[in-house]
Amino acid sequence: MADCREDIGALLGIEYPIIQGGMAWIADSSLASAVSGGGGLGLIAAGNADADFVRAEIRRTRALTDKPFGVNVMLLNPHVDAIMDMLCEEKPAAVTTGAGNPGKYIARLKDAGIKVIPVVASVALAVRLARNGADAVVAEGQEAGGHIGEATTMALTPQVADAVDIPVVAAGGIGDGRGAAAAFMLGAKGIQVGTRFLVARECTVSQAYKDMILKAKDSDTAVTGRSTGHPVRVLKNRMTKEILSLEGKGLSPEEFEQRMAGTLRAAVKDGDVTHGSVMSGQIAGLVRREQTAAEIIEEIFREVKEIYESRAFICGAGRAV
Ligand code: TUI
Repeated sequence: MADCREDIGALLGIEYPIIQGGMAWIADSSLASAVSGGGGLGLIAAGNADADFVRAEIRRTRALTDKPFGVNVMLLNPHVDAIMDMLCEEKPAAVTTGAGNPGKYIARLKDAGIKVIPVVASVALAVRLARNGADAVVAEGQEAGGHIGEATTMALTPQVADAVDIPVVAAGGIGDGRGAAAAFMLGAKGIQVGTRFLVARECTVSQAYKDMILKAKDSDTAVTGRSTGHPVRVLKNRMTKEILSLEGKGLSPEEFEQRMAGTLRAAVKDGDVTHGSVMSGQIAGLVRREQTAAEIIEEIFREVKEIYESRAFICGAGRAV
């Protein structure tokens, strides 16, 4: 029997050790309830929304599923303090955080009975947050979509796993059972998947956004915002070409923010995938069809089981056994 502290399923009361990515503007009650209903941990993304909006989504999710679900709090959100207060009242099963250090909120969330799972992009922050009482961490590599760090999932996951004594969930570049099995081999106890859930039937993102993911190739993502210290992985389009060219010419962080304002919303809600930000991980090239969230989860873990049972591991002398 696995140690409870190491078992993401036991920690969160879920069937499969998979957490849905907290995709801003996208991860709503529809997707969160479908992922939780499928046996994973669905998440509502707070993005830049205010506390009332997130509270309403929590209540909608509760009406759609009796399974555990969580909320992702993007720490650059101007309403973050009010959102944390609201979460302590609403008590979702878990809170994940992104784009910052959630240290000062951990004790309060835990006192409310909420599992706290920060997303980190470095060993240093993982260690600090484990000491501050985090229940698990998501180690997110730069293959991920949206706001990213420097390290890759392959390099980050085992280093974080060695550095902390809480469970590690790997994220970034995981889109099927092979990626999941690889993450477990690297020491992860769970996986976080974002890009593949973008094309879930229950995902309410615009059809144009879904179509762009479905058509993407391995080389179709780019990283905007490196010059401003907020790198964000997106699918290449006319907007990214323009912005990367402007960044090369020394666009100021203020001009950058002004230029990017509203672009994620435009792609997600209005389907403007020419001028909008189509945030996506590098694994988009693997995502080829719409399925329900439950089908995606079942397929990933069926593939993991097949890989384990095939025992096709290299054990020396270049032989697969
Ligand atoms: O947060 C994410 N992904 C996101 S957030 C987002 S909304 C946004 N849009 C434009 C600009 C910025 C945000 C879209 N995608 N993933 C988790 C994540 N967190 N990745 C990297 C980090 C991170 C980076 C630096 C976490 C902490 C950190 O440093 C904190 C510190 O103080 O040391």
